[in-house]
Amino acid sequence: MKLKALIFDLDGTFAETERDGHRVAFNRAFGEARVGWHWDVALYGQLLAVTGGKERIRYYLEHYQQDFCPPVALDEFIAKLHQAKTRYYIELLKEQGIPLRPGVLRLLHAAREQGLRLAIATTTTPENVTALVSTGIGRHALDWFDCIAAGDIVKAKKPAPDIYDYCLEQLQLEAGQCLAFEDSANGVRAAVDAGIRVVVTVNDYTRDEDFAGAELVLNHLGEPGQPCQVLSGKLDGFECVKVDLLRRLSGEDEE
Ligand code: XBP
Ligand code: MG
Repeated sequence: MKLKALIFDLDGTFAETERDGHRVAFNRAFGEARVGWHWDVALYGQLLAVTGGKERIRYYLEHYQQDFCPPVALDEFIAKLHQAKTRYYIELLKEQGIPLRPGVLRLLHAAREQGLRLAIATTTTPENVTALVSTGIGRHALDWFDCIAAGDIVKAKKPAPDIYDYCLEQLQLEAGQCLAFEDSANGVRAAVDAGIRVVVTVNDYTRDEDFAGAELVLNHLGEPGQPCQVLSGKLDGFECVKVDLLRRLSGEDEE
């Protein structure tokens, strides 16, 4: 089957948004709400097992703050706290930005030049996608993506395959015509369970996770002069991830 589209996860894959972006924004929202909680770098690493900010707060309350009594109904409390977190996250992106990871912009340009379609499949809130793409590349780049699947648009977040299933439906493509890019085991599971082959670029939070089912696991996508390192799989002599390599990984030449 011919490769037609690349589907990118955002957090951790496009940019290292978790530690210095989302985590900081959660803590600012906690400060504003005067709840006295603080998610340090190590604790946040554990909480990342739960995808989605609202889901992560709920999990934290259930496991670390059992005695907490919300001033209003719990769902409403979490929703408000999360709205504040989104506001702080977007503010942070606008004020200081978070750079794209090596090779991301290069690969987006190359894919477009070679006629591949682009999409985003993420658990994060839609406004965060707009903010990261606008500040990291430019507002015009939002038009590069034929589908931006984000947040609560599906009921079950990653590791459920729903966000990828939704994306395939929107693109009107089959799983075998697409390749996904992820940074976490939860993301890999979601893509693999949707039948999509995956390339992983690890980060400090996800390096030791189990990426069973991924085609290739790398430290990053690489740039000319900044080759990527292979953690598992084969780069076939490429120094960085190029469209020709992706065509091979997608099994374009297979009978
Ligand atoms: C990313 C997430 C997100 C962000 C927070 O997972 O889990 O929840 O941490 O975003 P993935 P929101 O990269 O696998 O999509 O607070 O907007 O939910
Ligand atoms: Mg991710």
